[in-house]
Amino acid sequence: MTTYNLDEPVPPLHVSEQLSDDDRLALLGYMIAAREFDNAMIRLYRQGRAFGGVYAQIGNEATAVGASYALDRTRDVIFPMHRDIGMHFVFGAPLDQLMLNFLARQGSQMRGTDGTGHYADPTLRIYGNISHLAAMMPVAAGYALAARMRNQEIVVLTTIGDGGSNVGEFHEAMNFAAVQKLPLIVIIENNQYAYSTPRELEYACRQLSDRAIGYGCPGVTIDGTDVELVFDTVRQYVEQARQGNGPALIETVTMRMRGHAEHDDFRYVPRELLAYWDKRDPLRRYEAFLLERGVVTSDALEQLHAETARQMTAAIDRALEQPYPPPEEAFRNVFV
Ligand SMILES: Cc1ncc(C[n+]2csc(CCOP(=O)(O)OP(=O)(O)O)c2C)c(N)n1
Ligand SMILES: [Mg+2]
Repeated sequence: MTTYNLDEPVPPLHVSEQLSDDDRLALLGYMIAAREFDNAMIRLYRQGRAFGGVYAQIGNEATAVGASYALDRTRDVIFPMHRDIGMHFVFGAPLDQLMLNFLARQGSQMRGTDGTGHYADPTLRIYGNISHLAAMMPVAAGYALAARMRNQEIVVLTTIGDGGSNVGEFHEAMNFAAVQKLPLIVIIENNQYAYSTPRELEYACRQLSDRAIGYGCPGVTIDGTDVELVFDTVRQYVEQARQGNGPALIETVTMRMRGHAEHDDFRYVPRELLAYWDKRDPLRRYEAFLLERGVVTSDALEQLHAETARQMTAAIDRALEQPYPPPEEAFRNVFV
């Protein structure tokens, strides 16, 4: 069992030379949107108004936002996981559509048959996850192959959990992508747990990016709570992939700061571990960095949070006015 030194100093954040202060404000805005979306969904779950799993991504904002911001949103595509709501915002998913999906209402892409982010929106180049861990990885690799066959310079980014990375399809997709030199960026979001299983019971390698050696592609492990570090790292491999150099495996180390989903009180997680990672909260760390650099004022920051929370509430109110699907909807698209 790993022990944690609570007094270990939090390292300074990486400063990207590729980002302007406008970019920094955009990253901040997306991270705040992700955090406030989670806060809103947690509240709705407590009120009995959100159904199914509410998978908070608190702790993962820097990875989701930094990684997707490193793509070209006019041509690249994402296959995000269940803790990547920040990616949906970066790729332009309208808040009203997200709320309709997450609150299982008619008029959503999932037509009210789902209460989480299993939708896809090809117009926005978002191909959401299905429930089965790693099942989308071969699909993501296939997308990259199809794009190359059509001479489109598209890079595909997909994410997988520390737990999901042990499923067979992960290996099949990585191997195929490496052999074919496909433009596929794979991020393993290592948030220390797969449901109640801690990472030391999930895998025996030193770090998950070491698996890249076996595939014959680059692999790197980085701090997943440092948004500009995530951005620079992903950007570098996106450029390489676009030049035909094949896939990359990036492990972003973070912490799942809530239970697996909101029904889970995560009492199996040592409190010291949460305290250790709380000091590394990606949003608070980035806010402190931006305040220190004078990119944002504390007043502006407060306003940004309040305005984002207000938009969430308004979108929720609009979504709650929409009906649930009629019962027949359950049988649509069921062929046998
Ligand atoms: C193939 C498969 N096995 C088991 C499950 C049940 N399941 C859903 S999420 C989850 C844990 C996932 O952990 P991880 O991949 O680390 O992602 P995290 O939730 O920590 O972000 C499990 C076991 C599933 N959906 N698919
Ligand atoms: Mg995990």
